[in-house]
Amino acid sequence: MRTQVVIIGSGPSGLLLGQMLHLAGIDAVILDRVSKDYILGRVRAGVLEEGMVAMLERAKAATRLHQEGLPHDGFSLAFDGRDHRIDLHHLTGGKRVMVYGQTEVTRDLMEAREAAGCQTIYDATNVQPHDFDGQTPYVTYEKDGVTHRIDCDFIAGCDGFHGSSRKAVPQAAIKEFEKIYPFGWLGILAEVPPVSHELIYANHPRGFALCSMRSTTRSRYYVQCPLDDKVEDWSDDRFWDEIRRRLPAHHAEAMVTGPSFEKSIAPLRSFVTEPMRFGRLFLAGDAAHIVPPTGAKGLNLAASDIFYLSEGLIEFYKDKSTAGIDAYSARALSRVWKAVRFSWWMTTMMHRFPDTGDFGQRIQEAELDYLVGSVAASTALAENYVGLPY
Ligand code: RFL
Ligand code: PHB
Repeated sequence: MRTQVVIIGSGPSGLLLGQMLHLAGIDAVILDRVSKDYILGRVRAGVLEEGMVAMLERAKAATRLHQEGLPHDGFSLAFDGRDHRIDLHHLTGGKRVMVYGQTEVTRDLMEAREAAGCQTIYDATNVQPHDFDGQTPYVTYEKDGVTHRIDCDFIAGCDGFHGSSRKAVPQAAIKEFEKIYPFGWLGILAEVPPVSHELIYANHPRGFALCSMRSTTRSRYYVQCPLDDKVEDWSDDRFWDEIRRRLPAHHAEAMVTGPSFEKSIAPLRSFVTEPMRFGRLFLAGDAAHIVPPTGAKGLNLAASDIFYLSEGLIEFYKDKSTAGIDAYSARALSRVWKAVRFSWWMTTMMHRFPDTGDFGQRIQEAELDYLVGSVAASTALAENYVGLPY
């Protein structure tokens, strides 16, 4: 088989790239190691920057997002028994974020791809990129016991942190930067109305907590937990007791509880790969970088990578110019590092670390107090939270 671009990974990065290329008349095949249902069963991010919403509009996959997404003009920072609203809209001159689950973004992009008749091969195992340092790259994979080969012009590695694309790059050609945090997030989904109509990020001596949502009837809540905790250790009752203890009293009292229907623990890490291009192989999204979820940036970085990469590839095919693909890595990394910095800063300010102690707790509270009391500091937070320009 031959196509112009092989995209490895059918997550948000791969699907968005596939859609942008299709709309520009460029053929791409997407390969994923798992099934469509498995991908749609994953619960992940929930906050979309305006830049990502604009990308989904350009990808013609934003109809349901505009019907069902919840525009948010602000969020709360809770600490020391109080909470303070960060007015994103006012502080950024009219910007806001959209609360809409990654699962729904993925579903919308899959539907757009199916409607366009583009090819996705699910359950493709042992996917391997080859010869990307030359002019004639190809990808091999196995399906139903048979090995297949797809020849192409370019390979896009959109296969997440554990994918095979990054691993195919020779060690000497890649530099990896990593920071692992000494805690995880225990997250639940429950069919209960959110405690507040906006998100609440809480700093508490017992650890961080986040109240988010997927709709006006479905809540997504998280608490910081030790990395070695098991989901089985956390009954629903234990979760509800813990999150209420970490919130200001008026929220704790107002919180509606109920059975959870999803519960999982995610580790937190910051990770960046430099560069993001190796000959005719490009890395995008989680394949190239990971941020802790505190700043809600992981999914949004996938969209900005695809903005730069799709522009570069479209320029290559339309104008016979390599300027865009040559600039891809530097353009993407410049924005990635700013989001890595912001996510690290939010994580550091909001979580209890092993060495935080009473002194560290007071320093965090002083920083939060300064942040909510200073227009300059609140503006810097808001500008980063709504997303830096592409
Ligand atoms: P994805 O979504 O991981 O998609 C990668 C796709 O590649 C497939 N794949 C392979 N296919 C073929 N061959 C292989 N060898 C392959 N290996 C993997 C996978 O099956 C998958 O379909 O990466 P993408 O598209 O770059 O999208 C990035 C976002 O998913 C990610 O940044 C965010 O979800 C990160 N993230 C969160 N971000 C937030 O902003 N807020 C959150 O609350 C949040 N929660 C999370 C998260 C990521 C998690 N992961 C990766 C474990 C919670 C979790 C559990
Ligand atoms: C979510 O709704 O899952 C969510 C929201 C904001 C974050 C992280 C996760 O910072």
